[in-house]
Amino acid sequence: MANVNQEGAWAQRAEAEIPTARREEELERALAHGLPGAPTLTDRTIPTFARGELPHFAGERGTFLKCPYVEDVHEVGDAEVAVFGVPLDAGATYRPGTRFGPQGIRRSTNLFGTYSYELGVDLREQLNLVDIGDVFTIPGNLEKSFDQISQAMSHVVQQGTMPVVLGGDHSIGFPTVRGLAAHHEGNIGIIHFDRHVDTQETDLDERMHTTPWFHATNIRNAPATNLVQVGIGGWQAPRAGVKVGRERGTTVITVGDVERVGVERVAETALEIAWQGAEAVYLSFDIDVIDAGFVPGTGWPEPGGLLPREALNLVRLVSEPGLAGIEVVECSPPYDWAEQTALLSARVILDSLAVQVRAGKLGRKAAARPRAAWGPTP
Ligand SMILES: [Mn+2]
Repeated sequence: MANVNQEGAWAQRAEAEIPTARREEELERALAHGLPGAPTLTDRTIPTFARGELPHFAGERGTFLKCPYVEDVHEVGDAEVAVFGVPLDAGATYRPGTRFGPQGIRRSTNLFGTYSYELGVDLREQLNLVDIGDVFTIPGNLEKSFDQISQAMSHVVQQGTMPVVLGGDHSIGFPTVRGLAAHHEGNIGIIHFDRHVDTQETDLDERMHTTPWFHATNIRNAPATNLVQVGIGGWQAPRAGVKVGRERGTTVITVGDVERVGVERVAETALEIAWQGAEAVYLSFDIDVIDAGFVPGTGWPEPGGLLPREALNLVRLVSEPGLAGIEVVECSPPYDWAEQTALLSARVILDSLAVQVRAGKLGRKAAARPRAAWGPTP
């Protein structure tokens, strides 16, 4: 049948259209800075000291996808997308460890190249992506940490750069949206993937990771009617949060709904609700929306969640019209096995960015040049 490998065949052709300029620059720079390889090596692009993407297990740079690190955050406006970590677990009400989430997610990206076959995108060539390090959070003080996070988010958004946030527990959803919404006149829609609604006012007397959407939807231009929550369900649902969602008119889509109507229809509905009268949409992805069997490294694993394929398909579909920012939260490396939770966390970001590049929503600025090259720090 001609259509069986529609995507496979398209991607095979599409690869030929992607430039290779940044990779070539990287190889050249690697030889200049890392010395040419030993005479016995046949491949003359290999340096003595690892100074580029390869080998994936070497050249630890510590950034997301080994992308350029920008130390001076005043320069963040030169980039189109800026990744930053929010190492925080003060909002966790059961298993901690998400303060190591940013580290774990970054490290897991050493397993990935910059190119996705079926999406037909090479981020190194097509996106000006940088890593600006982590927010200085205050352990044991949620409110001061929230202020730090909002200020960080606000700075990146104000420079016209799209923020990608590596959590951190989900309490950060409130300060990230607060920082983002401050730079928009119109409304912000939120597409929220999670097993949990996270809409109660307080938990254990504080604004813990079960509460971000109560507080975020109190923000003038982040109304609850533009909040759509996908993947909800199971036995970890505080009824106080359900009541708030009902009263404020949030939209809840369960895993059963996804199963019944399929990912395309769910994505369509999510986009409709989030974008209704809104000028921008933010993606908040709690990794625990995926079935606990695939994400052991998280604060509140809940069996029966989305399959990774479903989750990634949904992320791709809702990313297509473009996003104002992305956060991936609740990855807790101390509870992870074989980096699988971190790998999935990274994939959510990579797939979302690639789809936005493919759709022409990102990739308008030239990809980063070798001054801050992809590869290990010289
Ligand atoms: Mn959750």
